[in-house]
Amino acid sequence: MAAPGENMRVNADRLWDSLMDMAKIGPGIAGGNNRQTLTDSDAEGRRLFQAWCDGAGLTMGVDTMGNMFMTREGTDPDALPVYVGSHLDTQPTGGKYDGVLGVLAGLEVVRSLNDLGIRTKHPIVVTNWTNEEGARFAPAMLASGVFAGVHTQDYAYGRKDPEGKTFGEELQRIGWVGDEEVGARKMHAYFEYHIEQGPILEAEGKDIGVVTHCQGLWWLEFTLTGREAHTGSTPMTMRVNAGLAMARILEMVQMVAMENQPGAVGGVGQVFFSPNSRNVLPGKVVFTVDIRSPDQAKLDGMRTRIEAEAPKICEALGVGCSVEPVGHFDPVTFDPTLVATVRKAAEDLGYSHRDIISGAGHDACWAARVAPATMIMCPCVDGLSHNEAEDISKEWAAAGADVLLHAVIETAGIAE
Ligand code: HGY
Ligand code: MN
Ligand code: MN
Repeated sequence: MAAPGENMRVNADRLWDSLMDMAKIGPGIAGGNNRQTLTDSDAEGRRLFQAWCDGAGLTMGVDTMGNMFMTREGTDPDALPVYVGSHLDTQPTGGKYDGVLGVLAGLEVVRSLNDLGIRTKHPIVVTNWTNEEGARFAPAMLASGVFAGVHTQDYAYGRKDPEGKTFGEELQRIGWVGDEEVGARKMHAYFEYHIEQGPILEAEGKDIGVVTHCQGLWWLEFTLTGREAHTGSTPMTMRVNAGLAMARILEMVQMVAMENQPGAVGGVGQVFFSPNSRNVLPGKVVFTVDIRSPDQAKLDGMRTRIEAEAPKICEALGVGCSVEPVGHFDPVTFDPTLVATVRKAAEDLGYSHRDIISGAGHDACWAARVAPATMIMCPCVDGLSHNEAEDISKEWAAAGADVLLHAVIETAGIAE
């Protein structure tokens, strides 16, 4: 006789339907999503998630950063909860699964436990973290960072989007300022299920990524000061060209990242030219360099090198240069006990798996500072993410959710 839950699986169709229904909110223009944090579509997605959780018998708590905590009571009133979370906000040209899979798989775990009448000793809390992406308000993982004590709430509330709106104003505007003190909650353990956002699992034909680490990150915001001038009548020798300086810095970042192979990445995703007019040389260029590595020495060495070389490039062109870190976390080692639990769950369920280091940052990176934490990954097509074409299969989604279900049951304990 199988032990309670031994052969349990989630309801793959129900999980998939939930993903497709959530994807209808804040649709992109190419099949993905644009449900950026603290927008009206984020608010709509939150309400849908809240309704689903209500239907599953969960009680909601919201903290002053808008983090949503949906609780399924355990039988032991003194036991700290097992948290299962990720994020519902997306990139402006995001996919349907980045973050959303982890939140809705957490809900599916609860729904499956309800179906089978299984009670756990520890409560289970399904979590939606505010502003994981950092696309609208830098840095990424902002609200989980406040929860973990990495950022102050004042810092977070003051972060501005490209239109100058602050995080605090926008959270107030959408009506999701909760009454819980952020960070007051204590966790027994934290699991995050996420698409890989890279090519390894699909290329190796593996169902499950057993995530042992997450690479570290720096976001370095450069502000270059040139001189606005006519792009036609200004002789080449008279130009103070901040745009050219930016291009040379991007080339240098590429070179530094390639010199640190394997296990390093560097690039730029966001640039602002001012006045951004076709026939005006930019007076100001603001852009963020994103460098990452699982190796602490490489990560910090790349930052040192880039911050040394950029001013030289600018000086040669007479361009002013300043830099400010606007995002950072060191490489993360996830909890070995929870990692082993995930690996065993994959094995017991008969899923192929391999240990993997997360290339993307996740709220789990901050949760790991305040509780034992780990992650589970599923493949994604062509390793593509932060692209509306991001795609996974229903089978991949369900396999990871099955592993999440068993890891949560193992950690939360089945009540007698
Ligand atoms: O930037 C990241 O790694 C995450 O997608 N926010
Ligand atoms: Mn994500
Ligand atoms: Mn993302």
